[in-house]
Amino acid sequence: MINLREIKIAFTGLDNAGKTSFLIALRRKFNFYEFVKELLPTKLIEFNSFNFLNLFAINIWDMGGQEKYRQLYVKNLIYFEATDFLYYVIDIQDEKKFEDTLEYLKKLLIIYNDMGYTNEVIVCFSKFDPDLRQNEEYINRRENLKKNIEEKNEKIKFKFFDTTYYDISSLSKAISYSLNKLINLDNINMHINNLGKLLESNYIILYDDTGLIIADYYYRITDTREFEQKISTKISEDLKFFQSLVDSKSSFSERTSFFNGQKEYAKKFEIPTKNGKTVFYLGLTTNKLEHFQMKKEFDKFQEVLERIFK
Ligand SMILES: Nc1nc2c(ncn2[C@@H]2O[C@H](COP(=O)(O)OP(=O)(O)O)[C@@H](O)[C@H]2O)c(=O)[nH]1
Ligand SMILES: [Mg+2]
Repeated sequence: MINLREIKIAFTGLDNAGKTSFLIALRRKFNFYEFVKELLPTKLIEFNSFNFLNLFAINIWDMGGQEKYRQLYVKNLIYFEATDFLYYVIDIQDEKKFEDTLEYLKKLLIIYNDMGYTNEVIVCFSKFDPDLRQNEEYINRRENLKKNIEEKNEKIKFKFFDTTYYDISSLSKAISYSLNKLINLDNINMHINNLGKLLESNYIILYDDTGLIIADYYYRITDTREFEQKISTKISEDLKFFQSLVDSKSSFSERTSFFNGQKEYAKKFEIPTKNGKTVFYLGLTTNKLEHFQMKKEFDKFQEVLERIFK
């Protein structure tokens, strides 16, 4: 067994912001909703650890957000030490707490700045549920918060995401963003791009075995609203399918279906490695090739994955 590189992600924010649900939903992906409804407040800190690509051990520190714990953290900096990525979760539905949450964020940023943290701070506007996405009041809330955060912390770089546990792809995107900084994915992205053009795909997405997005290609989708409408549901469907393969221990590794005149593929890839095997899933649409030609492309893709991840 080779050693995995340990990565620490600190998941912070006020209590009730949606941190624990975010992490549970991300881990379970499928049928998770019943499970998160009855959450108890997180006591101090909970750890979530998972293996990423057989290369990294990702440790997510879910830092309970109640007042008493927040005071404890800011007095004991050990909790924050050696953080690779700082996430800050803000409940977009709870306007009454905006002032408090901005204040706690400010405290954290001072601490992190003093500790020499230089990565981006990833801010998630949580509970941005699908029915609120087009809602002007919520869009304004978000824009005001963004402006406020950026203006008051000019030295720090931020990345913002709208997230909701009703759309797992929104969670996956927010976490993938930082994990993708750990490895150089230029090669795989280049290959996915070429494949996208060759297959005239609307989208191609490569996931790891926990449903995180490793690389993606979208045809002419530039604004986020279009992304939400066209792609999020596809991603969620892909993830559910892959989860069902895992749950049923199915020996199927591929699915083909038709949608709006395009062929859709979902396929599992296994790459043998020193640690056993690394699993990837690919989801794509095409209006191009015959099945035997697709198979040829998939074989080539398997080789590309082996070259990069073996
Ligand atoms: N509508 C909605 N509710 C959410 C969402 N995420 C979490 N919640 C609810 O918010 C409450 C607090 O969530 P929890 O994960 O315990 O927050 P934490 O204290 O930050 O860990 C729970 O009742 C969740 O069901 C979301 O995306 N949308
Ligand atoms: Mg919690």
